[in-house]
Amino acid sequence: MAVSRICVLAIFFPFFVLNIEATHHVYRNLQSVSSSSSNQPYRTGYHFQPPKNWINDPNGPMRYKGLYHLFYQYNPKGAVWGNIVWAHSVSKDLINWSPLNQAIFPSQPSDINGCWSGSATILPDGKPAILYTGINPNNQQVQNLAIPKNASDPFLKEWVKIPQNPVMAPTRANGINSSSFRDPTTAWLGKDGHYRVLIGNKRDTTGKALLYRSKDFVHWIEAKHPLYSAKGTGMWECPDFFPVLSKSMFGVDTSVDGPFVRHVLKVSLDDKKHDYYLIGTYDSKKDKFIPDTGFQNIDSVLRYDYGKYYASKTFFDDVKKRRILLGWVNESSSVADDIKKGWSGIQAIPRAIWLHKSGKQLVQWPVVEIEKLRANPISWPTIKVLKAGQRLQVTGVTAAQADVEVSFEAKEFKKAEVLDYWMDPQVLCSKKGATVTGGLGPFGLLAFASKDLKEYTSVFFRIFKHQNKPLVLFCSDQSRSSLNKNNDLTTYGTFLDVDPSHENLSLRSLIDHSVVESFEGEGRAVITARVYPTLAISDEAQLYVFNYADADVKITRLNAWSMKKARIN
Ligand code: DQQ
Repeated sequence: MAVSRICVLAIFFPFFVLNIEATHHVYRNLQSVSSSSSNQPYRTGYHFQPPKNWINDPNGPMRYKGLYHLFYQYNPKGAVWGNIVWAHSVSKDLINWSPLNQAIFPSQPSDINGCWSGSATILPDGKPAILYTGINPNNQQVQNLAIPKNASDPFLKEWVKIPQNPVMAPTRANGINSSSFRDPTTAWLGKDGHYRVLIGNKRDTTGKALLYRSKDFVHWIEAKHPLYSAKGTGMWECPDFFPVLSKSMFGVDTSVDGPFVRHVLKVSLDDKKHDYYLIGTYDSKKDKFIPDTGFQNIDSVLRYDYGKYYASKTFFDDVKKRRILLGWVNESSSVADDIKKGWSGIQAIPRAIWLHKSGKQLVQWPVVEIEKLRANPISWPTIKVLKAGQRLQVTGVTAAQADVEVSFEAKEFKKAEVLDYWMDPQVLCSKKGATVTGGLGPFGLLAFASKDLKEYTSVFFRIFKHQNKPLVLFCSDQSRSSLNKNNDLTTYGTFLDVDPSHENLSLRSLIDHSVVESFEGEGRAVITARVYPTLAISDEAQLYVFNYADADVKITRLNAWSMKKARIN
């Protein structure tokens, strides 16, 4: 009955959406539809994506026997979410990737309706183990364990699911809601020799990171208390919990603890579709996380990325001693357009991540390996004054596939507009887009600009005076990015913890056909945008620096590169 009702709806409303509780949109009638469009202006040149179909969360990233492994949520049959398996690619440098066969796919009752997100843990014997969420025949979320069939194979091609699965499950006794119990983290080992792992959960509207402990990685017992929980935050998807060093950029293994260690808890809030993180202290005796500031005011909780970026996960690269962050960047195009292009979703460029010297926030920076793709460098030699209202074209690079670094000196604070009261930075950015002249801003980059400037994606700064101090706003304005108005054209924004009287405002944008990843303040804030220009595509795209403020600003540095294509899948 329910199925036939869905079919009838599907005939009249071809993109009929069925929302199963708390996760992706479910377009039942489109889950197995493939397309073979040859016109592909939006495929990326150096961002990770498979040749076709839907992808979402990165899963189980790790470095093993000299190879980086990326598993990811994948629909082998179509360009919308569904039929979910773990696809698998490997890389020597986090940039060029080779595909392998699917690693984990429905094969036992505990995952027969889907293999959802999870994480890898390198056990003390050096072998990896994967915990992931399976959907059982009753559509309940349970946690399963998979181990490599042959741990001496650096490609880790085949995975064996242990017969004891599921290793964690909702029961009447534990009262866990079976549709809100998913996404195990990488485990860490306590001094008592017991592993700990977190599972994302909610009860009513309280988001929780449930804590489980195990001596052998097979038998898991739920702790009395979650590691942390917060009222009103809804379902916590893809939690991540890891240590960072207080005065160093080096990463450490997930089990490291001690006097110079702080801990980070990241959760992907299903209600907001953003990744939020808290910095705090892990009390290993009580197995509790005490954040410096909690979720009381969600608007002031830090985010990895203030644009399109979700379900991220970190891992420790033990050879290069760094922690790497991977994240899913969804499309901003309509479902109809995704079906036409035959694919949906990319992975962001892997980012190194560490604690800022202030201890108040994290810093993210594209992994250094990406610089191998840089070609045809251009550099503006001297400090250039960018007059009020001026726009200069950056020539000599392939503007649709580029890496650009620019820094501005903006010191005429007398001219900065006064912001009397705090406003949501995203709202402020949409009110004051790139075309709205201000005292000290907007100045920044126009990416994917068409010759007639009918299309462009602007990323820019605007400085306000707030409580007699400079306040820097950073915006990524998509409102003019495409003549195709079916796209999500949301403008993104954030305030930056940078004092422009003491440091220049730096911006680095990774531009790649339909994505602009912008790192501001040397990585203290990041905004990722998905855009689909209709005119400014491939060789037609242009790049500019602009200053539409009333005051002049100085460009103190501009370096740009064309980016070579990465070998991906
Ligand atoms: N995606 C997975 C879930 C996770 C969600 C399903 C987050 O495990 O909670 O594809 O995007």
